[in-house]
Amino acid sequence: MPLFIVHHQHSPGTFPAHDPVKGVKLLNHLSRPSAARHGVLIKAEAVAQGSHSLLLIAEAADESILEAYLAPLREAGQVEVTLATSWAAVVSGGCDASPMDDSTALLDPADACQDAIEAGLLIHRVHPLNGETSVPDLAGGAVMPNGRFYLRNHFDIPSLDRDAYRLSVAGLVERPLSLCMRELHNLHAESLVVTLECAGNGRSLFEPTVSGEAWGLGAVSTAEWTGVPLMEVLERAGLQPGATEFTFRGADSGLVDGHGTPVRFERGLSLDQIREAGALLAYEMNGEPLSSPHGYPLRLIVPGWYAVASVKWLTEIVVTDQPCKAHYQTEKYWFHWVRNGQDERAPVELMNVRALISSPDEGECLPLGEIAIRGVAWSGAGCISRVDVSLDGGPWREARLVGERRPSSWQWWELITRLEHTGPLTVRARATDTAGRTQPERAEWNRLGYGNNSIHSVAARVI
Ligand SMILES: Nc1nc2c(c(=O)[nH]1)N[C@H]1C(S)=C(S)[C@@H](COP(=O)(O)O)O[C@H]1N2
Ligand SMILES: [Mo]
Repeated sequence: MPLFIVHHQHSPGTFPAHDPVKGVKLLNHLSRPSAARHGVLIKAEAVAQGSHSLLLIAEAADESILEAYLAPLREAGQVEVTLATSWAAVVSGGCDASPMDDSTALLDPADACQDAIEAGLLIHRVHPLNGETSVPDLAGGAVMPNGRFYLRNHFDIPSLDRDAYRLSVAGLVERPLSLCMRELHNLHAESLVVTLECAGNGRSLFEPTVSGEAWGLGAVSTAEWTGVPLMEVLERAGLQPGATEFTFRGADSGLVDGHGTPVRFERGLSLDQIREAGALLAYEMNGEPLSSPHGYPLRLIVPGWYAVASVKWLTEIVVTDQPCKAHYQTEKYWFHWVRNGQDERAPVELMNVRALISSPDEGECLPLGEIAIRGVAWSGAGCISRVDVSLDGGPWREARLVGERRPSSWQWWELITRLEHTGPLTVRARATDTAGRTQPERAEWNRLGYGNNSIHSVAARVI
């Protein structure tokens, strides 16, 4: 069959972040099984980072079959189709090769994406795989089903072999360790319900627009994580005098702007931060082994912190007396505010306090009479002490907090009320935490778009 190269490009405003539902439909359409049903065999695909373009290499019996399949892409932007038969050998060789410089095996991005679509995630990007939970889906059980837990990856997903896996603990320690999963399972285990929120959650709602992954509001989820308290492993290794700083290194790496060679995903914490947060080396998520996209076989969980601290595919802990200077520590994940014409900076650490309304959904039609307004609320600096709800700009009314109160885990809340008039309805919710922090009307704009905890407002309609 002839081989074609398809180049699709859309304007930054159209797809998919600004209309996640349409985006997900399109990605579904582009998945390999769906293409096969249209008589198109996708050999490779790539999403060019930052340029809003997609490349496909596909086989089809003739161009009209391919064209019929590409119709939804034409609606979303430009499509260019080139017959590739003459350079087929070069093309397939290049695309089948591992994009990495070293021997880390990778999860097939198409399979990982397909799984995420099937679980109902709204996919932002395939390479690397990034997807968020839809806001109405945040409601449900006490934790998020694993498949529907948002995914944030900076690079391709490593596919690590459990038998070959070792966690190394080295540097300023008395006894360097190289622990296999069996040894980790034999250590004292603990389970913690912890909410992870991406620091970029809500970035797409900042004005003016900031660059970076254009998250809506669903880059947050909660799971019960099981594993070994990090301090336990550090005590086993024995800290030498002066050992106060720790670098956590993931198995993933890739190219980033301003670096000529691939960088690893690495983050740092101080000894005090590890102790205060109660960091965990987790191997289970909601009672199941971690899945590859969530960090199999071992990840760090840092309760209360924006999730960037919770390093996935953790393979190395380096103990030093110097703060970590890695790319994702010093060049990203800083608030850069412009205040009175002056630049101010602060590292992204504990999660801001925030409530989201999961019901009603944006644009939902509600019947007159009694309704329940529901949602979740969380904070990195303590428990949620109250959530207030306002309808149509009216007075704030205290919602009921539902379920157990746990630090570092979101809290369910609900307000039962009556809708007396038909027409548009605006619902707003505002959380306050036990540290006394509450949410601003509009979160302060910052250059990289982190920590957006503006009060959530949902526009519904009463009929
Ligand atoms: N090794 C590694 N760890 C990582 C990341 C990553 O790209 N690589 N992303 C971080 C960020 S920014 C977030 S928000 C969370 C996302 O975790 P999840 O994909 O399990 O939801 O993982 C963090 N840990
Ligand atoms: Mo993140």
